[in-house]
Formats: sequence, structure tokens, C-alpha cells
Amino acid sequence: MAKKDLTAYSICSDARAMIKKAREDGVETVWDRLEEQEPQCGFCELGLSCRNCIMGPCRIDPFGNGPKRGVCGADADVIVARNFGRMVAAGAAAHSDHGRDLVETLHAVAQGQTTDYGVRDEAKLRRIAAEVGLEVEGKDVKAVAAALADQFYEDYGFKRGSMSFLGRVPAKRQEVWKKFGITPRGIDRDVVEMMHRTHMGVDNDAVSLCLHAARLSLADGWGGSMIATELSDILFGTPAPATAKVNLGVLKADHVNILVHGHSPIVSEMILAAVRDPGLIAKAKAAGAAGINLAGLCCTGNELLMRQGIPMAGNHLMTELAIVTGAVEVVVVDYQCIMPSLVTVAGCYHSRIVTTSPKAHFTGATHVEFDMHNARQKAIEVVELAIERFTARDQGRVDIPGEPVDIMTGFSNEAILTALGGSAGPLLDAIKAGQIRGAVAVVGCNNPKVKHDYQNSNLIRECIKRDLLVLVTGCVTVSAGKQGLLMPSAADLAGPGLSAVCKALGIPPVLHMGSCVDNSRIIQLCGMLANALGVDISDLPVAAAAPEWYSEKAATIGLYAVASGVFTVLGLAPPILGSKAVTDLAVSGLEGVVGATFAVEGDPVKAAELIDARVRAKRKALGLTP
Ligand code: SF4
Ligand code: MSK
Repeated sequence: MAKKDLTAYSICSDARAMIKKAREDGVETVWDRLEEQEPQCGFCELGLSCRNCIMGPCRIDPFGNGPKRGVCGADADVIVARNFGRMVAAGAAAHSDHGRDLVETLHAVAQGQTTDYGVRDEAKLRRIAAEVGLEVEGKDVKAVAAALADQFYEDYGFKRGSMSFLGRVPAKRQEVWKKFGITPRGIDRDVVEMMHRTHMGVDNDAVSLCLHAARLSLADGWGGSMIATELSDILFGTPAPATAKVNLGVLKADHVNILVHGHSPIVSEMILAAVRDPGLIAKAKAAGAAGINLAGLCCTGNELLMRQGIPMAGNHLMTELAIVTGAVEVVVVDYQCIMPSLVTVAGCYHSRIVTTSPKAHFTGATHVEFDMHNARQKAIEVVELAIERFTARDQGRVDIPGEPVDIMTGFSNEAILTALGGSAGPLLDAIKAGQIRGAVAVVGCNNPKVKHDYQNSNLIRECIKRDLLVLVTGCVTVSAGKQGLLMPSAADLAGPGLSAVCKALGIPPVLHMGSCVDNSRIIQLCGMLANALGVDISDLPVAAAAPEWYSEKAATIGLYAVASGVFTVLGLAPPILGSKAVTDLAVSGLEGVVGATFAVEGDPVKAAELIDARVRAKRKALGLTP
């Protein structure tokens, strides 16, 4: 069991209380397992181990007189670049396969193969279809949906000349991509090509591998993730500002508690419909509960929060701890970021983990497979299971820490433009006047290697102090929300310019823009601002940061941000430091290629200073006050 003082693990009181309870209940957590793993493998940390073939595994000795080449002859640069390339490919595959599920759902709606799903935002369907060049006049909603689904299917292959959303990329950026041969060609194609290139004996040049990694990351950001975002809005509604609540206090001791966890709204939206079913609420009451309470974890939680105002119980490192409350009947999961340990933690209480995707089975979990034709019925079965589990709950083991905190959510690009009166003009005016000096996307995960939520929330504080508008997605949302940073009252913590703008508009200085795939909203917004100014994205006073990232998907997001021209600060180094060539490319060489680089800085104040320096330089180059 973890032995450090509780304050070493998290800045959040609900997390600390549940880590303490986990110790008392004999439940192992992510922090315990990290301690058991330490010291972690130095070769792997530097990216210097390779097991791509059976002549290996091989490792490069970075310091001593040990081997400098793998059995095949690959050196440190090639091994690091191959490993990083596969990491980025896995992240892109995850986001984009999630996007594929949305395309299949739209297709099923269009073909009349499902009545469980439908088009909730027809205006957006028609607008997006027209944007990507489809004929919409005089066509009914199903015909438009069918054509759009077909077009997006093709974005996954390589039949079309160009991917659908590349029209959103400013012309100058498109030129940069063309010049360096990194225009994405097809989502699946570019991911598969990375797997091919990294097979033994294919691409053995670190720069070539890194450029292809950039290309495939762009296929995710401007392709798979963007498709996931836009189709989720079409199928489930485009988010608009609303208030909700966050932290473990959103669980209710007298209710049946159901948590949704993972990434896709396809399952969680059906669970939401089921918990609102009067017949199921009556069954819950008959079982002795006051009602049924639904809350979210991680990004499927963000999807429900953004569109439906459903409360968030926690982010990545809170997922085990939510079950430790003893108040959770069922955690319904789809895919990504779901620790396999949840099944073990659930087994220490009366809780059940319900898996729903044919792609994501967990040994020991209850599998209730959802598809487009049975989703509503399956959601009812899951809620019935939760009601049955409530009857097995030991109220003596229940401890729900703290009171929920209010948050504001729902800042889709459509909502931001509406809040600004219909166009990006007022935002640009505020940027030109220096009231808002720039914008920073603070996104990503938690990682037990750093104190939970410390870097995420403190970087945000440092940015808003400097009159930098902050945009959040993913697990950072919960970090910010729990600290009160997602409410308009947080304007008091911002610099004078940003504070005045937020107060005038009644918005927080930190805008919640959605889940991990919704980082595509942020690059789209960057594209809009660049187009309005007639410049490239790399000319804008903007930056990104992933202070506590852990996942392959975050590596992909970081790379597509940089390849789109956005300077990006990572709080933890990716496993590339074993190659000077790859590291130099990441932190300086890319500036001359895509006009932006990575930086690695774990101290939130220093990270904010790096971002501030970037914003100053970009403002100066645009002829604005720094
Ligand atoms: Fe070793 Fe080369 Fe095989 Fe990698 S690809 S395991 S470096 S022989
Ligand atoms: S869920 S990728 S821990 S943000 Fe998107 Fe959170 Fe990171 Fe998963």
C-alpha cells in the first residue's frame, strides 16, 4: 500500500479522503502499483528499447560501453523515432476508431436501421454537409445523413483527393504541409502506413519517420477526431452553455448511482435516456432508493456534461476512487482510459463494471453488448442491474466526500460565436486591443507520476493571470472545475483585461470545450481566427499544454497541435530523450518546418512563462502590444 503522506498524491480533498479509505479498506490503487513498478525501466523511458522483431528485443546503452545498435543495426535515433511513431499511430487509431463508430451510427440512422438514435441537430447536419461539398437543397434529412456518412467513410480510406475538413485549414498552413509532404491523405491509410514504416527494414530515417508521425497526427486532428466531434453534435445535439456540478460529492447516498466512463456518447446517451425512464425510477424506489443518479468520468462524462449538463464525478485518477466511496452500483464503460484495475476495485464492494463494446472486454466484468439496434433495451438492462446492486449495497461502507462544486460548460465553437454576437470579430478585437493577450488550450489527462491536478489547475491559474483565455477539454476539465475555475466568478482571478471581457460577457476565463476528440474544436477555432486575420495558425498568439498527460492519444493531440502551428508544452517528457536527433527536432527543429515546437516543463509557473514568451513574440510579430 502507498505509504506517502496523502498530500503528496493529490491537491483534491475528495481524492485524499478516498485514498485514505482505500488504504483502510485494503484496496490497491494506481499509486500503489506505480510504487511497486519503481524504478521503472530507464531504457524504455528514453525510448531506447525495441521489440519490433524476434531478432530482438534490443536496447541501446545511452551512456556506457554497451550496445549502440540493435541486432538489425538500428541506432538510437531510428529506434526512438519508430517507437514514437507507433505511439502516435495508436493514439490516432483510438480517436479515429471512435469517430468511425459515429459514422456507422449516422449511416444506420440514414438507412432506417435504428430507431434508438436520430439526428438531433438537423441544421448542423445540413451545414456540415454543405461545407464538405454535398448537395443538400431539397433533400430530406435521411438522404443528407446518408451522403455525409458515405463521404466520411471515404476519409478513412484513400479514394478521395482530399480529406473532408481540410477546407478548414488556412491556405498558408496547407502550403506548409504540402511543402514538407505532410498533408494527411486518409485516416486508416496514414495509421497503417506508420505500422508498415516501423516494421524492421522499412523507414530507417528518424526525420522521415517523424514527418510521417506528424502527417498521421493531422489525419486524426483534422480527420478522425473532427468527424467524431461534428457527428456527435449532429446525433446528440450541439453543446450550448449550461451549469452543472463536479467532484465525488455528485454521488448521492440515497440514490442508485451509475457512472459512465470511457469516451463515446453512443452508449452513455442511451444510459441517460434509461435513467430518466419513469418505470425504472419507480423500480429504483421500490428497491428502497430515492431515485437514480447518473454521473460521468473522463471523456464520456465530458460528452454528457457538454451536451446534457450531467455532473462529473471525476477525472482519470478519480476512477478507482469513485468506486471506493462504496456508493457506486455500476460503472458502465465503452473504451479508452478505463483501468483494468476497476474490475478488482469493484470486486471489493458491491459494484459491477459493465462493458458494452465488442472492442473492449474486461475479464471479470459483466458484458452487455450494445449495438445500434438494441442500445435502448441494453441500457434498460444495465439500469436494472444497478437497481439490483443497490439492494446489495452496505450503507455502513459508504463515504461520499465533500460538496459538489458548480461549473459552467457547453462552449462549442457555435456557442462561443453566439456568445460573441455571431462572429469571431469581438474576440479578435479583444486580442488586438490586448485585453485578451492570447489563448491557451490546457488539455489532457492525469498521471500518477505527478501530484493529481496540481500542474493542470496551477498552469490554468498562471495563464488567466496573464490575460490568456484558457480552453479546456478532457480530464483537465475536472481539474479546473473542482478549483472553481470554470465559473464566471473565476474572472476575479484573471488579469484585468481578461477579467473585464469575461464580466462583460458573463463567461468564465476558462472555457470547457469538451472531450479529448473535441480538441478538434480548438484547432478549428484557431483556423477560423487565422483566416479572419489572413495569417497562418503559427502566427497567432496561441499555445497548448498537456501538463499531466499519460496516454498515446495525448501524444497524438500534442503532435497535431504542433503540426498545425501551435506551440505545445508537455508536463512530462515523451519517451524520445534517448535520441538527440529526435529530441532536437521536437524542441527546436520543428520550428523551421511547421512553425511551432514542443517544450517540456513540469513546473506550472515556468510553463506559463514559456507560453507567455511565445504569446509576446507572436503579438509583436503581428504589430500588437506584447
Ligand atoms: Fe532489435 Fe531491430 Fe528487431 Fe528492433 S527491429 S527488436 S532493434 S533487431
Ligand atoms: S479521458 S486521454 S485520461 S484526458 Fe479522454 Fe482523460 Fe486523457 Fe483519457
